[in-house]
Amino acid sequence: MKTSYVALSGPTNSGKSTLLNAFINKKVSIVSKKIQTTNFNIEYSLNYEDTKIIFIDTPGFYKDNINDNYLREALLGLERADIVIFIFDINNKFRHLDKIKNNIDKIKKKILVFNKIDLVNNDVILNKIKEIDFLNRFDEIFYISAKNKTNIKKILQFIKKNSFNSDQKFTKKTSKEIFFSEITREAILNYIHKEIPYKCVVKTDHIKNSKSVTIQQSIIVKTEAHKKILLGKNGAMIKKIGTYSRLEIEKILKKKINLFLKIKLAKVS
Ligand SMILES: Nc1nc2c(ncn2[C@@H]2O[C@H](COP(=O)(O)OP(=O)(O)OP(=O)(O)O)[C@@H](O)[C@H]2O)c(=O)[nH]1
Ligand SMILES: [Mg+2]
Repeated sequence: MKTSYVALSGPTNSGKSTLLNAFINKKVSIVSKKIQTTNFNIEYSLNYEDTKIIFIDTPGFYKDNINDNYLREALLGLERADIVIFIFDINNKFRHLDKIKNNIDKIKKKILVFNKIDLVNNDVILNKIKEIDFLNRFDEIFYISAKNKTNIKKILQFIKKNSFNSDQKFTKKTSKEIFFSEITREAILNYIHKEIPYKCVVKTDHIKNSKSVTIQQSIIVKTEAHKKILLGKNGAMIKKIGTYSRLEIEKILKKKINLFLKIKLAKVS
């Protein structure tokens, strides 16, 4: 079988995680309207015809990455890749390419993807691409909608054509515990504003499998004020977060689950 590591890279919010989910045809990476949603590399492999593709979804670039670790992690993802897909939102200015300029020339195969074409008409697309002076640095360009799964197959065909027989490649699989914590983090990103989602940590403490699945998670916060916001009036907010997360995990496991969320104040060391 042919194999390739394929990294998804680009500015924050451009749709990298949405595209990964579209390739895999199920949810494996969380998505939100907020910036800096993905904060560590997510690997997932897909057997596409005669090719094993290991996708690496990376944290997006941002003018001042909230955390330098995000940028470091994203660059590690690029290092592993045989092929890199750079994803830009066609509606935005094409910025932050400087963050990867030094790494880009080392990459064997580079694809440029303009995403969210469902939001613009063809004239806009044509005018937009005239602004771009880095098109010739890429091997292929695609215009897609990750959300509507438009032109996704074309990218898979390109990857297939550019993959070779090589040593076995392994996926660094995300554990169930971490993935379920991510789903709750997605709920927090959806419902809680400003910086709080970036300041709390979700941990899955326990998963018990019987007729139904019981999951216990902790949301660890830094201040009483954050705890109060996460709880909401009469616990309404934590309930909303819990319901969202439970329904998402039920969709993934195709099973009934019980989810218990606890908000904990981080111990100051
Ligand atoms: N209309 C439209 N929206 C999209 C499309 N792809 C992604 N989005 C939306 O764009 C937002 C960001 O998507 P993500 O997949 O989280 O973006 P990302 O590049 O992974 O972001 P980071 O993890 O922060 O780097 C979400 O609200 C998505 O629903 C698309 O093709 N069309
Ligand atoms: Mg992401």
